[in-house]
Order: sequence, then structure tokens, then C-alpha cells
Amino acid sequence: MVRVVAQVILAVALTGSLSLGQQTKLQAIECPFPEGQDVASEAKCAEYTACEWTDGRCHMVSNDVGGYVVDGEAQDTGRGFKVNLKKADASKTMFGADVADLVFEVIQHENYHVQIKIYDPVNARYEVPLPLNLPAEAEADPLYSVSVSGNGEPFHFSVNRNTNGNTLFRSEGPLTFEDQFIQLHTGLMSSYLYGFGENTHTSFRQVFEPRTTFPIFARDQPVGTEPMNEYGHHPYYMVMEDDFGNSHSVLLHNSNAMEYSTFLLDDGTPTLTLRTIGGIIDLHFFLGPDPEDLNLQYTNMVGTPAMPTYWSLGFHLSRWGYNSTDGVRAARERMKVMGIPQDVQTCDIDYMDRQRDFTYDPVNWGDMPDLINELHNDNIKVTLILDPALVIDFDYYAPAARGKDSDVFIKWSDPSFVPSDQEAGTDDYMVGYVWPDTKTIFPDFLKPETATWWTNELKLFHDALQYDAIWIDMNEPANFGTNLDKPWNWPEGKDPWSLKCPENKWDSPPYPTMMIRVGDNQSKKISDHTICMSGN
Ligand SMILES: *[C@@H]1O[C@H](CO)[C@@H](O)[C@H](O)[C@H]1NC(C)=O
Ligand SMILES: CC(=O)N[C@H]1CO[C@H](CO)[C@@H](O)[C@@H]1O
Repeated sequence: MVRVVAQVILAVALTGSLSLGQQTKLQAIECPFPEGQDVASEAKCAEYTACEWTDGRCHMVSNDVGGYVVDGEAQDTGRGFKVNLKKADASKTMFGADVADLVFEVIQHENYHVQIKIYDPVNARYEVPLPLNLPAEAEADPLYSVSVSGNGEPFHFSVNRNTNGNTLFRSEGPLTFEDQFIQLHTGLMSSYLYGFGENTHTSFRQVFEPRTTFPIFARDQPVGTEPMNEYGHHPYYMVMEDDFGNSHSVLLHNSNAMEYSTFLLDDGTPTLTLRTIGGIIDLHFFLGPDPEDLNLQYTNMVGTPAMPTYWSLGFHLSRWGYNSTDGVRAARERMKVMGIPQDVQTCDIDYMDRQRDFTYDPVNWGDMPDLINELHNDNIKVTLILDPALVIDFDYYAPAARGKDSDVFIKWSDPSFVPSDQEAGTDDYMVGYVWPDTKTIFPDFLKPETATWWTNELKLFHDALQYDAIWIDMNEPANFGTNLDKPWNWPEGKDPWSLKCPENKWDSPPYPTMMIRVGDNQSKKISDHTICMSGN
């Protein structure tokens, strides 16, 4: 069996100045400012000891001083190897709280799949609790090899394709690993980079020139024109390596707020920067080699999406504001008169009774069961929209009461965070405001009891209305007016109120990523358009 072995790949000068080539290359490795790059100046650059000003550019200091050094020999783990790293110079930092000692670990899975983790061996940090389908033992004959620099040398690593020597990942410049700022740069085989879903692009292929940076963070952010992240979090990319169709993909398995940058080094190398503000570095590499293979290999690990029903691929009609069952009937009639094909009718949340989930308005939508029968008899499927935030009414609204009994709602991580103006009787639940005219709480879908409660509510609702599908909306989760005076749709005449997040390391991280600078970012906080980070 071919083993992955630690190989010395670089013999760089440990001290002294860099060669001119390395120096100009380094200058492209930008020092990121929390306020954005518009503020770049020599004085601003001097605020960060991990950064250096050269020829009008503020860039990261070189790896031998700013990064980590390999500390000891690599150890075989039976499933790959691991090696200790230590911070080269504790005085070089972006935001402080650098992790002094790290472990770099290579874990072999299928022959096309290798995992690389960089983590703090002493203090456990957050790892995404998503169950992954991984083989019980490493498969023989891996398609990859992983190299890391030798004992005492500045830390670099690379992942290579054994069949042809393609370098799939080659760390560039220093690794930064602080409590709330983690940054890794890699040279890419080509500029044919795709992926990182839910970003605004004019082409599927990513752009390297000019340098482009995108945030990755789930919140209520609709499609825009500037580089921004919409709704979801997909830190997964693919690179087409060469003219022979070889391709690989990489998942950064981390759910903290992130951003990524694509740019060219001064020698023209397409380069990718990955930044995240918590957790660990946990990379999964898939070696394809075809893009189709990558989809199968990746979904074999994370799971496949549910097979969509055939009818869901048909023609849909949806809007906010049908206002009544007759509004839907009229729309359906117009479709028929105009001969426009229709397979699915969607009702947005105006069908609800005061925008409460699992209800329908007894006045304007009182004959909703009849409407659904009529649509079914007309061969039309019915989708209903649900927004998972529930109104706080434990006395007269059974879904919320059952949710409270099952303890399914998101809480403040510490009772001391409960705001003094929070709704009475809400214990330490985090309270916000969305569409209904009263405040809401948010189901915590990471808890198994929430899945049980949610499924039961859907069943009870289906007994009342025979819907064919549910469209789950606003579950980033979305919250209106976080940190502002009041939400945009706050009822007139009520005293202004909004969910206001406490000042602490989670809600005011030193590097909140560029997401606070894109879109309708009014509060300039990481909780903008979503709930507070100080939750549990
Ligand atoms: C629903 O009511 C709103 C506000 O009165 C109106 O603008 C809209 O056209 C109505 N929708 C339909 C389908 O009639
Ligand atoms: C409402 C608001 O402050 N929007 C700003 C968000 O950030 C972008 C980019 O910096 C600005 O152009 C917007 O004005």
C-alpha cells in the first residue's frame, strides 16, 4: 500500500531577507482590514504586526516570521500522519490570541479523498456537528500525496495528484490561526475556479483580476449586484486543473462567518485566500478526476439532496398578495384563459392567520381546504410557504406551546445576555421580530427534539390542509431590524423596539468579515439581518 509520507519540500532561508522574487510575490498577499481595503495606508498597516508596508501595499509579513514552524518529526497515525506546528514569532499578530501550538493532520479516506485538519490540540474549538459518511479505513492506492515542510522549517504544505504531479493546493505565505481570525492562502493549478455557491457573479467561473473578495455567511440577504453572499453558506470549490479534464474540489468544513479572495500573485499564479473567524481548518479534498466524479464523491460524504418529485420540475406560479382564496382562483382562471401551462400553485404567508405558521386566515382564506381540493382536481399541486420563526404566544398558540414543552427554541448562550427589554415570559429564549405583528422566537434545527416537534407540526397542519409541499423560507434565520431602532415593518404606534445584540467577542468580533460592508448593512454588525451570535 502506498503511504502518504511527510516529505521535505522546501528549503527556505530561516532567517535573513527574502529574495526579490519571493518579496514581490509576498506583496500580493494582502493584509485585510476590518473596515475594508479603502482605508489602507502606511499608518493603518503599522497597526498590525503581522502586516508590512512595501511599495504602497500592505501585505502579510513573510512566512518565516509571520507563520508557523514545523516542530518535530511527522508521526504516522495509521490513517495518514500528523505533525506539530508552533508559532514562529508570537509578536506578529492581526488581532491577538494567536494559537501558539497547532497540529497539522492528514487523514486518508477513499483513494480519491483526503482530509487535512489544522487545529489546537489543547483547547477544543467548534467543529461543524454534521455527520459525514467516511470509510471505516483508508482505501489503498491513494490518488493523492500530501507534503509538508521538514522539522524546524517554516510551515508549508501541498496536496498533489500522483498520476501526473499536478499540485492541487500549495500553501502560500503565512498561516494565521488566531482565536477569531484564521487565514490560509493557496496557489491554484489554474484560474478555472468554480463554486462557493450563493454569491453574486456574472459568470460561473471566478474572477482573479481584479482581486475579488466575497463574504460567506447565512443571513437574510437577497440577490444584489455587488460581490455579496446570498442567504446560504457553501465553502466548497472546484478547480479544472489542466487540458486533460483533471479536476478536484475542496470543502472547507467550517460554519463560521467567512470570506474568500481570488487574486494573482505578481508572478501570475492564481491564488485563493480562505478566511474564517472561528472553528478550525478542516479541508476535504476530492480528486475526481471528472467534475461529475467530484459531485458523486462529495455527495457520498455529505449526503445527497432528497430526490425532487417529478412535478416540482414543472411550471410554478407564486406571489405574495393573492389576499384571498378567490385571488388564487382568479389567477388560476387567467392562466387557463391565456393557455399558460401550470403544474404548481404556491401560496405565500398571506394565507396565514396573522402570519402564524400552521394556520390559515378564517376570513379571507376560510375555504382554503376547498381551494386545495379544486386545485388538486385541476391537476395542480399546492405548495405553502412557512417561515420557521414562531410568534410568542404560549397560551393561545399551540405550536409555540408544544415547542416550549419540547424545548426547541434558540436561547441566549448565557442568561446574563437576556436584554432588559425582552418580552416577559420568554425565559432565556432569543426574541426577534419578522412578519407577524408580535415578536417571535426561532426553532433550533440543530437539536433532534426540534426535528421531532417540527415534523409533528407539519403532520397536524397536513390534517387541516392537504398541501403537497412546503417552501421553508427565512430560515437563515432572518430577523428584521437587528440592532436598529425598530424593524422596518414594526407596528405603528407601538414603542420602538428591536433585537439588540450584546457587545461581546461573538457579536463584535475583531474581524467581522466583509459581510458587514455589503448589501443593506445598516447596523454594520455581524448580526445584521439575522439573530445575535451570542445564542445557543
Ligand atoms: C392584494 O391587495 C393589495 C393591497 O390592497 C393589492 O395591491 C393587490 O393587487 C391585491 N392582490 C390581488 C391579487 O388582487
Ligand atoms: C445601508 C448601508 O449602510 N449600506 C452600505 C453597505 O455597504 C456598502 C459597501 O460599503 C455601501 O455602499 C452601502 O451604502
